Amino acid sequence: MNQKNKSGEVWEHLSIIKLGGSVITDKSVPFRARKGDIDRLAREIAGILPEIDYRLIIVHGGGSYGHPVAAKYKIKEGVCEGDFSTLLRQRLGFTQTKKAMIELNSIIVDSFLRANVPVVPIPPSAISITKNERISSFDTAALYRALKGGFIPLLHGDPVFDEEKGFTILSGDQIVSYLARIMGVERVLIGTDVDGLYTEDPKINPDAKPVDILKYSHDYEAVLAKLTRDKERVKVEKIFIDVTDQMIGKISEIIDIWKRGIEIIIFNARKPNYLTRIFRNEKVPCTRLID
Ligand code: IP8
Repeated sequence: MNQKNKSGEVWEHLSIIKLGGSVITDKSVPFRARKGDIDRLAREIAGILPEIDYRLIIVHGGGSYGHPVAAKYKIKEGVCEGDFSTLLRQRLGFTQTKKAMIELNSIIVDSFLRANVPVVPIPPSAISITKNERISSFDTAALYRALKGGFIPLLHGDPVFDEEKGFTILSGDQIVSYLARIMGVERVLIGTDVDGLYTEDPKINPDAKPVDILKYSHDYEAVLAKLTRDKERVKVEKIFIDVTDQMIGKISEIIDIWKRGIEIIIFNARKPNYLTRIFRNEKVPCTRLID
Protein backbone atom coordinates (compact mmCIF):
# COMPACT_ATOMS: atom_id res chain seq x y z
CA MET A 1 0.00 0.00 0.00
CA ASN A 2 2.47 2.62 -1.16
CA GLN A 3 1.63 6.28 -1.46
CA LYS A 4 2.96 8.82 -3.92
CA ASN A 5 5.43 11.38 -2.68
CA LYS A 6 5.21 15.07 -3.51
CA SER A 7 7.02 14.75 -6.85
CA GLY A 8 4.69 11.94 -7.92
CA GLU A 9 7.14 9.09 -7.45
CA VAL A 10 6.18 5.79 -5.88
CA TRP A 11 8.46 4.41 -3.18
CA GLU A 12 8.07 0.69 -3.10
CA HIS A 13 9.59 -1.75 -0.65
CA LEU A 14 10.77 0.94 1.77
CA SER A 15 11.75 -0.35 5.23
CA ILE A 16 12.32 1.43 8.52
CA ILE A 17 14.63 0.14 11.25
CA LYS A 18 14.25 1.43 14.80
CA LEU A 19 17.39 0.97 16.86
CA GLY A 20 16.08 1.11 20.41
CA GLY A 21 17.90 2.94 23.19
CA SER A 22 18.49 -0.34 25.05
CA VAL A 23 20.35 -1.69 21.99
CA ILE A 24 22.66 1.24 21.30
CA THR A 25 23.29 2.33 24.91
CA ASP A 26 23.69 0.76 28.33
CA LYS A 27 20.62 2.23 30.01
CA SER A 28 21.99 1.61 33.48
CA VAL A 29 24.93 4.02 32.95
CA PRO A 30 24.37 7.62 31.76
CA PHE A 31 26.15 8.44 28.50
CA ARG A 32 27.42 4.95 27.79
CA ALA A 33 27.03 3.92 24.13
CA ARG A 34 27.30 0.26 23.15
CA LYS A 35 29.89 1.02 20.48
CA GLY A 36 30.53 -2.65 19.68
CA ASP A 37 26.84 -3.27 18.97
CA ILE A 38 26.51 -0.05 16.95
CA ASP A 39 29.55 -1.00 14.81
CA ARG A 40 28.16 -4.50 14.24
CA LEU A 41 24.71 -3.20 13.31
CA ALA A 42 26.27 -0.70 10.91
CA ARG A 43 28.16 -3.57 9.24
CA GLU A 44 25.01 -5.73 9.07
CA ILE A 45 23.04 -2.87 7.53
CA ALA A 46 25.90 -2.26 5.04
CA GLY A 47 25.58 -5.92 4.04
CA ILE A 48 21.85 -5.87 3.35
CA LEU A 49 21.60 -2.42 1.68
CA PRO A 50 22.37 -3.63 -1.88
CA GLU A 51 19.77 -6.40 -1.41
CA ILE A 52 17.06 -3.87 -0.50
CA ASP A 53 18.18 -1.31 -3.08
CA TYR A 54 19.12 1.26 -0.39
CA ARG A 55 15.41 1.71 0.45
CA LEU A 56 15.82 2.22 4.17
CA ILE A 57 15.22 4.82 6.89
CA ILE A 58 16.90 4.40 10.29
CA VAL A 59 15.52 5.89 13.50
CA HIS A 60 17.30 5.57 16.85
CA GLY A 61 16.22 6.11 20.43
CA GLY A 62 17.68 8.23 23.21
CA GLY A 63 18.77 5.52 25.66
CA SER A 64 21.10 6.67 28.43
CA TYR A 65 21.92 9.87 26.49
CA GLY A 66 18.59 11.68 25.89
CA HIS A 67 16.39 10.13 28.58
CA PRO A 68 18.20 10.98 31.84
CA VAL A 69 18.74 14.59 30.73
CA ALA A 70 15.13 14.96 29.53
CA ALA A 71 13.88 13.52 32.83
CA LYS A 72 16.13 15.80 34.91
CA TYR A 73 14.72 18.95 33.26
CA LYS A 74 11.14 17.60 32.77
CA ILE A 75 11.29 18.33 29.03
CA LYS A 76 8.51 15.88 28.08
CA GLU A 77 6.11 17.66 30.46
CA GLY A 78 6.57 20.97 28.61
CA VAL A 79 7.41 24.47 29.77
CA CYS A 80 7.11 24.65 33.55
CA GLU A 81 5.77 27.57 35.58
CA GLY A 82 8.17 29.78 37.49
CA ASP A 83 10.32 32.87 37.50
CA PHE A 84 12.81 33.77 34.78
CA SER A 85 15.69 31.73 36.25
CA THR A 86 13.47 28.60 36.55
CA LEU A 87 12.39 28.98 32.93
CA LEU A 88 15.95 29.62 31.78
CA ARG A 89 17.16 26.50 33.63
CA GLN A 90 14.56 24.40 31.80
CA ARG A 91 15.42 25.97 28.45
CA LEU A 92 19.06 25.11 29.04
CA GLY A 93 17.85 21.58 29.89
CA PHE A 94 16.14 21.43 26.47
CA THR A 95 19.47 22.39 24.88
CA GLN A 96 21.34 19.83 27.04
CA THR A 97 18.90 17.11 25.91
CA LYS A 98 19.41 18.16 22.29
CA LYS A 99 23.21 18.06 22.80
CA ALA A 100 22.99 14.56 24.32
CA MET A 101 21.09 13.36 21.24
CA ILE A 102 23.63 15.05 18.92
CA GLU A 103 26.45 13.22 20.76
CA LEU A 104 24.75 9.82 20.48
CA ASN A 105 23.85 10.50 16.86
CA SER A 106 27.44 11.44 16.11
CA ILE A 107 28.73 8.12 17.54
CA ILE A 108 26.23 6.30 15.30
CA VAL A 109 27.21 8.33 12.23
CA ASP A 110 30.89 7.46 12.86
CA SER A 111 30.04 3.73 12.93
CA PHE A 112 28.07 3.96 9.69
CA LEU A 113 30.87 5.90 8.02
CA ARG A 114 33.35 3.18 9.02
CA ALA A 115 30.95 0.65 7.44
CA ASN A 116 30.70 2.77 4.24
CA VAL A 117 26.99 3.53 4.69
CA PRO A 118 26.01 7.04 3.48
CA VAL A 119 23.64 7.94 6.34
CA VAL A 120 22.41 11.51 6.50
CA PRO A 121 21.34 12.76 9.94
CA ILE A 122 17.97 14.56 9.76
CA PRO A 123 17.20 16.07 13.20
CA PRO A 124 13.45 15.90 13.98
CA SER A 125 13.70 19.04 16.17
CA ALA A 126 14.34 21.05 12.98
CA ILE A 127 11.62 19.55 10.77
CA SER A 128 8.74 18.70 13.10
CA ILE A 129 6.32 20.30 15.57
CA THR A 130 3.98 18.52 17.99
CA LYS A 131 0.65 19.47 19.54
CA ASN A 132 0.16 17.94 22.99
CA GLU A 133 3.04 15.52 22.27
CA ARG A 134 1.60 14.26 18.95
CA ILE A 135 3.20 15.23 15.61
CA SER A 136 1.25 18.12 14.06
CA SER A 137 3.69 18.90 11.24
CA PHE A 138 6.66 17.03 9.80
CA ASP A 139 8.56 18.19 6.74
CA THR A 140 9.59 15.10 4.77
CA ALA A 141 11.08 16.96 1.77
CA ALA A 142 14.70 16.32 2.81
CA LEU A 143 13.89 12.69 3.54
CA TYR A 144 12.54 12.09 0.05
CA ARG A 145 15.48 13.91 -1.53
CA ALA A 146 17.94 11.90 0.56
CA LEU A 147 16.34 8.58 -0.41
CA LYS A 148 16.18 9.62 -4.06
CA GLY A 149 19.88 10.47 -3.91
CA GLY A 150 20.87 7.06 -2.48
CA PHE A 151 21.34 8.25 1.12
CA ILE A 152 19.98 6.54 4.22
CA PRO A 153 18.07 9.08 6.34
CA LEU A 154 19.00 8.77 10.02
CA LEU A 155 16.52 10.24 12.52
CA HIS A 156 16.11 9.95 16.27
CA GLY A 157 13.87 10.75 19.21
CA ASP A 158 14.39 14.45 19.97
CA PRO A 159 13.27 17.40 22.07
CA VAL A 160 10.87 19.34 19.83
CA PHE A 161 8.68 22.42 20.00
CA ASP A 162 5.05 21.81 20.94
CA GLU A 163 2.11 24.07 20.03
CA GLU A 164 0.44 23.61 23.43
CA LYS A 165 3.23 22.76 25.87
CA GLY A 166 6.04 24.93 24.47
CA PHE A 167 8.24 21.88 24.00
CA THR A 168 8.22 18.15 24.66
CA ILE A 169 10.00 14.91 23.77
CA LEU A 170 9.12 13.28 20.45
CA SER A 171 9.91 9.57 20.70
CA GLY A 172 11.62 7.64 17.94
CA ASP A 173 8.66 5.23 18.05
CA GLN A 174 6.19 7.98 17.19
CA ILE A 175 8.47 9.05 14.32
CA VAL A 176 8.63 5.45 13.03
CA SER A 177 4.86 5.07 13.15
CA TYR A 178 4.25 8.47 11.52
CA LEU A 179 6.75 7.90 8.68
CA ALA A 180 5.53 4.35 8.09
CA ARG A 181 2.04 5.75 7.62
CA ILE A 182 2.76 8.77 5.44
CA MET A 183 5.55 7.25 3.33
CA GLY A 184 3.76 3.98 2.62
CA VAL A 185 6.50 1.91 4.20
CA GLU A 186 6.32 -1.83 3.59
CA ARG A 187 8.12 -3.20 6.65
CA VAL A 188 9.09 -1.88 10.08
CA LEU A 189 11.82 -3.60 12.08
CA ILE A 190 11.92 -2.68 15.75
CA GLY A 191 15.26 -3.61 17.33
CA THR A 192 15.12 -4.11 21.11
CA ASP A 193 17.17 -6.08 23.66
CA VAL A 194 14.63 -8.93 23.95
CA ASP A 195 13.52 -11.57 21.42
CA GLY A 196 10.21 -9.80 20.69
CA LEU A 197 7.04 -9.74 22.80
CA TYR A 198 6.40 -12.10 25.68
CA THR A 199 3.33 -13.05 27.67
CA GLU A 200 5.01 -11.28 30.65
CA ASP A 201 8.10 -9.09 31.05
CA PRO A 202 10.94 -11.63 30.53
CA LYS A 203 13.38 -9.52 32.57
CA ILE A 204 11.10 -9.94 35.58
CA ASN A 205 9.39 -13.30 35.03
CA PRO A 206 11.62 -16.15 33.71
CA ASP A 207 8.48 -18.17 32.86
CA ALA A 208 7.41 -15.56 30.30
CA LYS A 209 6.59 -17.18 26.93
CA PRO A 210 7.65 -15.64 23.59
CA VAL A 211 4.91 -14.62 21.15
CA ASP A 212 5.82 -15.44 17.50
CA ILE A 213 2.90 -13.96 15.60
CA LEU A 214 0.17 -11.50 16.47
CA LYS A 215 -2.62 -11.17 13.94
CA TYR A 216 -4.43 -7.85 14.10
CA SER A 217 -7.88 -9.32 13.46
CA HIS A 218 -7.45 -12.00 16.17
CA ASP A 219 -5.21 -10.42 18.77
CA TYR A 220 -5.88 -6.68 18.79
CA GLU A 221 -8.33 -6.79 21.72
CA ALA A 222 -5.99 -9.01 23.77
CA VAL A 223 -3.01 -6.71 23.17
CA LEU A 224 -5.04 -3.67 24.21
CA ALA A 225 -6.23 -5.38 27.40
CA LYS A 226 -2.65 -6.36 28.25
CA LEU A 227 -1.40 -2.84 27.58
CA THR A 228 -3.95 -1.40 29.97
CA ARG A 229 -2.87 -3.82 32.71
CA ASP A 230 0.82 -3.13 32.08
CA LYS A 231 0.26 0.61 32.23
CA GLU A 232 -1.26 0.27 35.71
CA ARG A 233 1.65 -1.89 36.81
CA VAL A 234 4.19 0.58 35.48
CA LYS A 235 2.61 3.37 37.49
CA VAL A 236 2.53 1.34 40.69
CA GLU A 237 5.90 -0.38 40.57
CA LYS A 238 7.88 2.13 38.46
CA ILE A 239 9.60 -0.69 36.60
CA PHE A 240 10.68 1.37 33.64
CA ILE A 241 12.67 4.60 33.89
CA ASP A 242 12.22 5.39 30.20
CA VAL A 243 10.33 8.69 29.82
CA THR A 244 8.53 7.29 26.79
CA ASP A 245 7.54 4.02 28.52
CA GLN A 246 9.77 1.57 26.60
CA MET A 247 7.87 -1.46 25.23
CA ILE A 248 4.44 -0.19 26.23
CA GLY A 249 5.09 3.05 24.38
CA LYS A 250 6.31 1.07 21.36
CA ILE A 251 3.19 -1.06 21.14
CA SER A 252 0.75 1.78 21.58
CA GLU A 253 2.60 3.70 18.83
CA ILE A 254 2.56 0.81 16.35
CA ILE A 255 -1.05 -0.27 16.83
CA ASP A 256 -2.05 2.31 14.22
CA ILE A 257 0.33 0.97 11.55
CA TRP A 258 -0.37 -2.64 12.54
CA LYS A 259 -4.04 -2.13 11.66
CA ARG A 260 -3.03 -0.64 8.30
CA GLY A 261 -1.35 -3.89 7.29
CA ILE A 262 2.28 -2.75 7.48
CA GLU A 263 4.41 -5.70 8.58
CA ILE A 264 6.08 -5.06 11.95
CA ILE A 265 8.85 -7.24 13.33
CA ILE A 266 10.03 -6.82 16.91
CA PHE A 267 13.39 -8.53 17.34
CA ASN A 268 16.56 -8.64 19.42
CA ALA A 269 19.09 -6.32 17.75
CA ARG A 270 21.75 -7.19 20.34
CA LYS A 271 22.02 -10.70 18.87
CA PRO A 272 24.49 -10.82 15.95
CA ASN A 273 22.98 -11.43 12.50
CA TYR A 274 19.32 -11.34 13.60
CA LEU A 275 18.80 -8.16 11.61
CA THR A 276 20.50 -9.62 8.52
CA ARG A 277 18.53 -12.87 8.79
CA ILE A 278 15.21 -11.06 9.16
CA PHE A 279 15.89 -9.08 5.98
CA ARG A 280 16.73 -12.36 4.23
CA ASN A 281 13.46 -13.88 5.46
CA GLU A 282 15.32 -16.48 7.53
CA LYS A 283 13.78 -17.75 10.75
CA VAL A 284 14.88 -16.00 13.96
CA PRO A 285 13.15 -15.69 17.33
CA CYS A 286 11.03 -12.53 17.02
CA THR A 287 7.43 -11.30 17.08
CA ARG A 288 5.71 -10.55 13.77
CA LEU A 289 2.65 -8.33 13.81
CA ILE A 290 0.58 -8.95 10.71
CA ASP A 291 -2.92 -7.92 9.61
O1 IP8 B 1 14.19 6.73 23.05
C1 IP8 B 1 13.46 9.83 23.06
O2 IP8 B 1 13.39 8.89 22.03
P1 IP8 B 1 13.04 7.36 22.32
C2 IP8 B 1 14.67 10.75 22.87
O3 IP8 B 1 12.80 6.74 20.98
C3 IP8 B 1 14.94 11.65 24.02
O4 IP8 B 1 11.80 7.34 23.18
C4 IP8 B 1 15.50 12.95 23.69
C5 IP8 B 1 14.74 11.34 25.26
